[in-house]
Amino acid sequence: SATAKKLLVDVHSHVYLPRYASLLRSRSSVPKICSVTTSDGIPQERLLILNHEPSGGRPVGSQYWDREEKLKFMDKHGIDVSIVSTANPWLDFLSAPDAQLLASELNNDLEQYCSTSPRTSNCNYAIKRLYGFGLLPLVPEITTSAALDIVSQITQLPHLRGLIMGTKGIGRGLDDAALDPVWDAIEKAQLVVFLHPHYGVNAEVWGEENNGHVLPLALGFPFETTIAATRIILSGVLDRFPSLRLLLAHSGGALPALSSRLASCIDHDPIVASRLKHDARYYLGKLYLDAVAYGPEELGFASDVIARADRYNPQSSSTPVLSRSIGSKRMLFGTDHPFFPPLTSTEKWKSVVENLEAIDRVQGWSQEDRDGVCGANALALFNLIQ
Ligand code: 5CU
Repeated sequence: SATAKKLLVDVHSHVYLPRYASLLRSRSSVPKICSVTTSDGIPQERLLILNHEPSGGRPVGSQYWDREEKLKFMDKHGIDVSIVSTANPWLDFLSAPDAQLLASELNNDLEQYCSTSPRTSNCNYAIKRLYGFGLLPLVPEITTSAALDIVSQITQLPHLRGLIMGTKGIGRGLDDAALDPVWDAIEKAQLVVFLHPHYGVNAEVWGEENNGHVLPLALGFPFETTIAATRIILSGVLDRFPSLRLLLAHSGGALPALSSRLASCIDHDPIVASRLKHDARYYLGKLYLDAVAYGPEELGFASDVIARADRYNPQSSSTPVLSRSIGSKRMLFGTDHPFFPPLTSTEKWKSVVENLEAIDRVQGWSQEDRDGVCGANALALFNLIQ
């Protein structure tokens, strides 16, 4: 499979499918898309999804919904395959019946979007250029059976290989025991859960200076993921569902840097100390991280922390091998397209080039490790080569 190993696969790539964009256009409150006329008299659509969007929202266009634009972006950056997911805030703002109906419709739409995409030419295998993460109707008041119906739908759509999930669950977060049947079904179906932030943290901590979206996106998003993943670990989800495959956005946020502190806090807490089967650091080795960290040092460090998990695995050999190579097997290239477009026109997007260069420059990763992070790990995780 030498040719297959060289494929570049983007696991963090978003879309607002036309049906979802129409819904956003029909809304008068955030999240919404509204139409404005610029000072030059040009009509423009604007996207408002986050708190404190610049007045009138951010310009939004066909790169958010048009499949041809996605493919052009992929061609420009040498990306062979993308695993596409609906962008935040998914279905979070809908009633349970609306969320269930739209989840089902959008999953079918995404299957169509992927299944009718061209075949990858750079490979001997019959791989399409687009695969997808489906959506679950995880909103308050959804019934377990409604959520399970959608897990089952996703499982039956051949180009959907996982699902994207925010951090709210059905209103009480992802450590809610009511989600156990959902985790169970996802684990049995071998779907990959892409855990992605939207809400950040309490905006009061950002102060009064106008820093645009820098603080919520650079810190708030990854801290939200850090908290959600930590709550999953603390609730024992990964003990009860040890084969669950969780892919954390933005390289797991701060979790790799804080996992030893987390382990120590658990050890010293009378309520939690005896709850988990393993040291907290063990669970880091069960996670997958996207490689959307923009720097080689951060990628190298995250891969060290993943590799170290073996030391806390009672099943492992008595002399655990600590190697960045082992950690790299759980890291996967991503772009965050169509977010983070360049501010001035450039041939390639800086956000993409930086992430590729970071993968290229991690000390201690072999060429095979880099090829793995760029594509081979994704081909295996999403079962793209059968
Ligand atoms: O720039 C942004 O707002 C975002 C967003 O909302 N979601 C995302 O995945 N990346 C960037």
